[in-house]
Amino acid sequence: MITCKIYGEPVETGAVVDDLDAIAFQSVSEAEISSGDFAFSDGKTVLEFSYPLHEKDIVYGLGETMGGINKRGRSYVSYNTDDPHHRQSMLSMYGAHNFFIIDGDTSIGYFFDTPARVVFDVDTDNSKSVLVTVESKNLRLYTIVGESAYDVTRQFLNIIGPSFVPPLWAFGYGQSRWGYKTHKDIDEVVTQYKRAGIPLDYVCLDIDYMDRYIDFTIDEKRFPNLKDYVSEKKKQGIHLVPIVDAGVKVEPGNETYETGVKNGYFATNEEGGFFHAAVWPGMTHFPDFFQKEAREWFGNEYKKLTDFGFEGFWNDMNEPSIFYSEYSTKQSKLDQALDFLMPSRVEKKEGSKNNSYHDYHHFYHKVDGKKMCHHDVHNLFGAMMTRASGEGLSKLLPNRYLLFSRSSYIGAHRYGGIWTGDNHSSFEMLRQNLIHMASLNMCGFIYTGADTGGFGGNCSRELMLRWLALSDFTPLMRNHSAIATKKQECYRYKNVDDFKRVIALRYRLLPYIYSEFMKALKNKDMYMKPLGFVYPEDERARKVEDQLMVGEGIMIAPVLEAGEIHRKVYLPEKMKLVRFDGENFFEDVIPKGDALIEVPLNEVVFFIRKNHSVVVSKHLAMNTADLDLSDIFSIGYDVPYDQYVDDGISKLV
Ligand code: MIG
Repeated sequence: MITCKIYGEPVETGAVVDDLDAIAFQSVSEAEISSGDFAFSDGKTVLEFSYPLHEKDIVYGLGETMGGINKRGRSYVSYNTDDPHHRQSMLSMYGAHNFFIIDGDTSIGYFFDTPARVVFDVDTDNSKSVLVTVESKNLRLYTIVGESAYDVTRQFLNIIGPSFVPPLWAFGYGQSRWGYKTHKDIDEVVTQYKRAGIPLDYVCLDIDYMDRYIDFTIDEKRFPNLKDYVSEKKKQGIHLVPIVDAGVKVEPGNETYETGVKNGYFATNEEGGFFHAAVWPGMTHFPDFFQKEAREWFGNEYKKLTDFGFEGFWNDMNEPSIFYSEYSTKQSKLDQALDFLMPSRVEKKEGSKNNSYHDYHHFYHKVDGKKMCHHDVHNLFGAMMTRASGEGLSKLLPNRYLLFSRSSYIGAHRYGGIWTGDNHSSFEMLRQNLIHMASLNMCGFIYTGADTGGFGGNCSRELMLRWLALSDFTPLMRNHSAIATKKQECYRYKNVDDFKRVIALRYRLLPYIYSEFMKALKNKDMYMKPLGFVYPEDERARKVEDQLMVGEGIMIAPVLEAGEIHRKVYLPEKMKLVRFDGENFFEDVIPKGDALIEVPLNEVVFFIRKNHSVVVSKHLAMNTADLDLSDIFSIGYDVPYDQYVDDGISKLV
């Protein structure tokens, strides 16, 4: 059962679009607000809500936030932030996913649908309550009552609509790095992977491919004859995936800039001129994605890239990230540079982020014809960029596109996936990747993944192998790293066959992974789930924070600690443990309960649930273009597997 209370005049966020008949809408009058169980004081323009928690309640959700699968015991702030120093104490990441579930004897979900800043105090200091403060008086508050956390989530996924449909090649392994400067760098990556016998489906182009970081341009010296190059790579089964940043360089002669200025498609400042903010290209204007016409225009700008043959893109810096603006000083940029070089500085102070609260109060959008301060719609900016790109790409391309964004809001999953931004090479971040997969799936983002191996810092051989073992199961499986870190392409490490074996498992499992993903998409379901969603009666399963269910039939329990070759695993029921030696699969039945499993560094083990089977490829494909989804056999229990198959590229009708 879903109800929606409407406070004030909320902005249309586009989060809830499906099955509106299933929702009981009701407007809340000002009188009710001040007399209800929530406080509303006009001076502060905040709405406050409080929900009691019982001892055994788990709080699930909140998408891309730090903390555990169970969100209890700390606070979170929805205020999209580019802060590359991911750490447990951080309150905000790149996305705003204001959906959580209190799950115990009863299961109730709440979705705070507002682009404003929202603070969630989830039992911090053992207060036995969830306190939500919305910094606005306009809000749609959805309440979903269900039989279980999973049931509540299913109802929520039903109203926010299904994910965008990625092509099959987007489920292959991708290599990326900030700093691939020329076509030769790309060729080197492709050749070395091939030489190592490791499958590869795409290589990402970071800002280095552009002419002076100007969106929709190419540095033709570094990438001559790009159209031929893109098509030559495609013939080798490799897609190239360029980045697009949110800021458009202010420069006469930059066509995107000129058209945007002429038509008033950029965000404005207090005086009504265009807002200036410095990002990678120097001074930029931000497209005003809140205007329909601006979205259509920006979406169509991707034609400048699709004309080269590109079919996949990643959208960056769309919180939006601002180095400094006409309202803040250049000092902040220097400050950030120092933070990057000396991470220890960051722990000591607040405000090390690539965005400033201050700047966000100084620029404006046209939202439904009304001038609104960026701050009040901040959390929707990246989602609106994703929407612009997704709508543009679906018109420009006859087939499916790949798109993943850094910033997001609930609902953006209908246009593209997300990646979880600038993590770093540590086991802590690997664990966070697993946690994010669970909570992002609850918020509709099923096409997602982290920078495998970590973006910042240097990735050890051990960490890369362990990380790949998790990424084997995440829809977006991309090795990405920052410029100036140690290079982390798999072929650079010792005993490259170990990497081949780990990535080979992904490709052998693709018929299952793709089928389970597409079934989740079509049924508006999750692709990865916490154990408590599948075994709600099992109190031990509900507490598991380091294992996940993948599709219907698989449970994973990756090694998340350095120096470990064993994993303590909790099995809520009897399962088959599967090992893979690079060629063949071996199975062992493990009884319900605790198990200590040996997991050598070059192995990925996983579990198949009782009475479930999994389909695997008979042969190892070097990329998805060579993969026959029907050339399969079954492993696990002797029951039929209901496989979803399509051509992997045509749009769904
Ligand atoms: O300020 O384009 O999260 O993946 O490599 C850094 C360079 C800008 C941030 C992205 C990262 C990308 C990097 N970008």
